[in-house]
Amino acid sequence: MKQLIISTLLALTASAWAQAPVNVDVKDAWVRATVAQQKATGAFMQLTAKADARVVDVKSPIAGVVQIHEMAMEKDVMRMRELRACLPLPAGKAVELKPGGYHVMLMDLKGQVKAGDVVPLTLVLEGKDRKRSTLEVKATARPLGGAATAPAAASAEDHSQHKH
Ligand SMILES: [Cu+2]
Repeated sequence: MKQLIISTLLALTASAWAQAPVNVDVKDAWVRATVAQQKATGAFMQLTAKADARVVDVKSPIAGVVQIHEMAMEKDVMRMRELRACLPLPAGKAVELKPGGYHVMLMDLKGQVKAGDVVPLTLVLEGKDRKRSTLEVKATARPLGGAATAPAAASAEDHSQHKH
């Protein structure tokens, strides 16, 4: 009996470690609303990690495919492409995912994203010790052309023209 209790305790401790959260603050999470039939959109937020960490994956129930994208110059044209490595989150430094920069690309959308919808995102984070944990983020959909926060950048990135 004692044996059983001890092994149960060990199992509990082990799972607690495995889920030790990577401490990351999320601010201003939002998704750009879509028009009917639109198959892709972007999600944006500001991430600040307490200790060095990285985003290794993002998931969302509203999209069949989720990728982390970056904007990059290709032959004098700004294009977006999938980030091959993980997105690094240096300790204490706010990393911005915003139109015209890093963003979470939601593709193969299962339906229209309307302004005001709350879109769940799951970030898979990895700490320096390589342990992974997940962070649930609720991103609010902002209207198309909701450029109030980033007027210049908003038009630079047209997700309807998204090509891979
Ligand atoms: Cu993209």
